[in-house]
Amino acid sequence: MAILEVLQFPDPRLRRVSEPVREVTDEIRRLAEDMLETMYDEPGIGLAAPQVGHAIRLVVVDTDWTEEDADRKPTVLVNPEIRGGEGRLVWTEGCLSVPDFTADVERAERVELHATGLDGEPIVESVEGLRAVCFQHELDHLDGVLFVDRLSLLKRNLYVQKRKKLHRNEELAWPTGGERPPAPPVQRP
Ligand code: GNR
Ligand code: NI
Repeated sequence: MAILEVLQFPDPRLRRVSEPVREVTDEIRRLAEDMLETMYDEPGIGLAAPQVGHAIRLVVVDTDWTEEDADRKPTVLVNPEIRGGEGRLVWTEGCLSVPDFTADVERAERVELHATGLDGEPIVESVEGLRAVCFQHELDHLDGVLFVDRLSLLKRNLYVQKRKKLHRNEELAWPTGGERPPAPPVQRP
């Protein structure tokens, strides 16, 4: 097990569209374990493979864990898809790849998630509230979309300027391709 580095905005690797997992290998299993360890360490309630530099459609979530180990109910999602989507809700979101920033994001209130588990078993979950928000947030990562892309240009630019200032102060280069708006958010059926 290992704790992985979580990439941060404006790293262009967060903007790639991830490839489907073709076969669950030992390497994928190890990556999922490391992603869970990283998520609990941060701490967070979800983590997508692109956030740790792997452009594959692999996500881990645990939306109701506490500091108690006994309460951990990790879910590993291979090639997840969202079907359906009903209602609207606004949730104050944060992201491990978007440090020091939270904002209200509008999403579907209820979604149906389809995926397979590490053993190839089908996973179907009808969820609402925070877990529905988390699934939508994580699936966005697989398409190179960050929650800041779902804000008004004004709010998004507020964050971009803040990051640029930080990069200037720390004399870090500002990479190209990290800030560019991705292809229009995927319209989900
Ligand atoms: O830990 C996380 N908390 C969170 C809170 C509200 C909405 C979404 C999230 S996901 C985030 C972890 C993360 O960045 N996953 O990609
Ligand atoms: Ni995130």
